[in-house]
Amino acid sequence: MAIAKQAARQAAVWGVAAVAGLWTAVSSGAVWAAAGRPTNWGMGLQDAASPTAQAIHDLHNILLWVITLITLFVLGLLIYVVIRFNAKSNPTPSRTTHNTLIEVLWTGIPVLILVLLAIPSFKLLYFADSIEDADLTIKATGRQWYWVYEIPEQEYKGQKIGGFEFESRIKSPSELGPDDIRQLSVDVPLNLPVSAKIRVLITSSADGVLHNFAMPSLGLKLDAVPGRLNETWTLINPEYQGTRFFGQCSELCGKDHAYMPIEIRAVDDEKFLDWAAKSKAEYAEVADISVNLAAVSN
Ligand SMILES: [Cu+2]
Repeated sequence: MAIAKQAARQAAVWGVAAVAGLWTAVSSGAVWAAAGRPTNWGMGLQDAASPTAQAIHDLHNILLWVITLITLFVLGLLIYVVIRFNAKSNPTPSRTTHNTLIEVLWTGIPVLILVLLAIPSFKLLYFADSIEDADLTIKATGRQWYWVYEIPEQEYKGQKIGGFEFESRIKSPSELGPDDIRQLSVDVPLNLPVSAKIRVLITSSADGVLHNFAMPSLGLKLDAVPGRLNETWTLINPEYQGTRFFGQCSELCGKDHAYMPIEIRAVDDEKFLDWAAKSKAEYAEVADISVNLAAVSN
């Protein structure tokens, strides 16, 4: 009996140690996470590289505390009931069926918790919703099954840029370079400048299906809906210059849902303007050819 008790005590100590270890790992979040990409055995969220992503992490951390406290409270009640009211320790049970005070409390307190949680939640939704004074506007269109990016004609840092669009498709395993990630690297990544407020417009081709443009490290996740232009924004923190961000379509959209990743490269203004000029030269030409071909076939 003494041995069994000792074993039980030891198991309890190990259990507490394991939970504490897991808690440390989860709460510190970034232990195995990285910026812009998943990692092997990764745990927690990817690094927050934009103000929205940081706000999402903050809300997540608050919710983690709340849900942990609620779960421990319910667990404590269950253990109390099991010990105090089992058939042995409570042979003649009370026949009470109602207690108004307790019933009001167990309805009112959860409602109050939900209302309190709604405040930071709605604040975050409106924060991520749109931006008025954007420095740059880009548009992502989901197609079956790849993304098309458009940089509309606009002025950025005193220079006229844009007026082109291009397709961005997954790299096949044979095309992967040493720095690429299988299933996540694309042939033509979208380049975006750091420290700029970027308006992101998201839609799906008119004859298409629902997609979802998701880039965890930048706090972007929004449905791409045919016939509807959704809007959100991001700002890549300057310390992430040079980072390659990876995301995926996050709406079950059809047979190649798993093969339409998103790759964004964070660059400085100079590199971005250079990329925009080169891309315009390259893709504007392609667009002209397709127009001519259409005219010929008619
Ligand atoms: Cu999709």
